[in-house]
Amino acid sequence: TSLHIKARKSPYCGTQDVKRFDVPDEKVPWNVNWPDYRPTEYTSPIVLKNPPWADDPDAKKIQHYNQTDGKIDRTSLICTYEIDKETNRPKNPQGRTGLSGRGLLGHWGPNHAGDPVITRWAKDLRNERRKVLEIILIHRKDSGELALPGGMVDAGEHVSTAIKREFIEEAMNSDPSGAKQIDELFKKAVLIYKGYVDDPRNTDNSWLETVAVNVHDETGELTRYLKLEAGDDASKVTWIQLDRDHKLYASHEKIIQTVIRKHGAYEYWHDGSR
Ligand code: RP5
Ligand code: MG
Ligand code: MG
Repeated sequence: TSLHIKARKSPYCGTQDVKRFDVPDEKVPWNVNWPDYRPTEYTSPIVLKNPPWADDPDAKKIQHYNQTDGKIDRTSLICTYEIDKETNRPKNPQGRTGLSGRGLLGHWGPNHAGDPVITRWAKDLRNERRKVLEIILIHRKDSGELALPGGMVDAGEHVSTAIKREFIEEAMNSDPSGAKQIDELFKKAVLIYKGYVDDPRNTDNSWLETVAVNVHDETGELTRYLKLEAGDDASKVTWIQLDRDHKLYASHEKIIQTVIRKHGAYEYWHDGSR
């Protein structure tokens, strides 16, 4: 497990002036004693308004950490996480982030997401004789980065349902006629990654976890008539051949690299910089 990096960046995403307490690499793990650690306390006003997708602002009201709590899944895919005795706030299993509270996240503890990696073969635009994988990616409105068309799992929802729903929302602009085609396509889904996400929204007490699946269209037949249209938190959607200059959101590059390796496709990240 590598150290989270994006979860220590300042200013905190969506703000101009919320600066995280500086956490050097060696002090990320909680078991490194650090009496002078003073994380910045921040929970976005959006979350403090207590929308239906968010927990009570008072962490002491949460009684079912590490369990399914009514419809909310508070179990972690990573471990049984620790709870701070004084504040009753969960501790990020990947360590310190320099920020306490929930930031932009709704749940104390794990916030579950799902991500689809849809791939097919294409001719390498840089080298005609080479085959590469192209992937459906969106541009996120919040960060402008490229990202998988995934999203948060709703309360009571199965992650595989969330992945399909988010794909239809973000990559098909909620086209209802997409549902049948997507059901067919996702029969091919294979688990790729399950665990922590180095998301810029993470805090000491709230973090993202995802389940990522790969749907690989070997012949290109299944996706030939797929109509892509950006929706919801996506400003753009396209099939992309990645190269080293692309900037990807959260841990998405790592997830995509796993898929590329799995298919024995060309590993673009070994290229020299252009
Ligand atoms: C990432 O944030 C996950 O991998 C997933 O793609 C996404 C979920 O958040 P939203 O897209 O709903 O903002 O960490
Ligand atoms: Mg979404
Ligand atoms: Mg999303």
